[in-house]
Amino acid sequence: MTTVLVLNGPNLNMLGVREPGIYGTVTLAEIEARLAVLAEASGVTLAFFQSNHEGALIDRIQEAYGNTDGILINPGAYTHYSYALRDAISGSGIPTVEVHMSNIHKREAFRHQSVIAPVAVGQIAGFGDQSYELGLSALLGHLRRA
Ligand code: CA2
Repeated sequence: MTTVLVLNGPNLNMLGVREPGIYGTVTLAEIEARLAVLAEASGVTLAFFQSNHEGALIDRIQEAYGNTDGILINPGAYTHYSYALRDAISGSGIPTVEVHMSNIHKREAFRHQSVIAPVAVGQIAGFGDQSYELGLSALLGHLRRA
């Protein structure tokens, strides 16, 4: 059975609650529910974790070592500067797909760089809540071909 860890970084627990103009009105719980439906249809087990704390995300990635086939992550603002998160992903050896609701490449200059992207299988950005579903589908396709 394929197991995927869905990780969300800082402030993503506020999705659908504040700033609907940028990130939409869908909540993280709704996104996770949609992913669960997709996963069930593919016979895949999902685990979900969100934290506003860098170390907690790193601890969860370390726990995934040896029991998880893939990681789907929206690292939030850590995307742009967390070498510690990047090292945790790289060190885990677990194939990881990076997702963003917004198109980070057409926003402020500081969002154009991802320090996670070089250790990810790939990145999906700009499709709102749909980015997560596209990301899961891309990750499962990658795992099937690996
Ligand atoms: O577009 C994305 O998914 C981001 O990862 C979202 C991060 C941002 O720092 C990245 O540059 C791009 C921010 C998530 C903040 O989410 C909020 C949601 C509702 C209210 C406030 C923040």
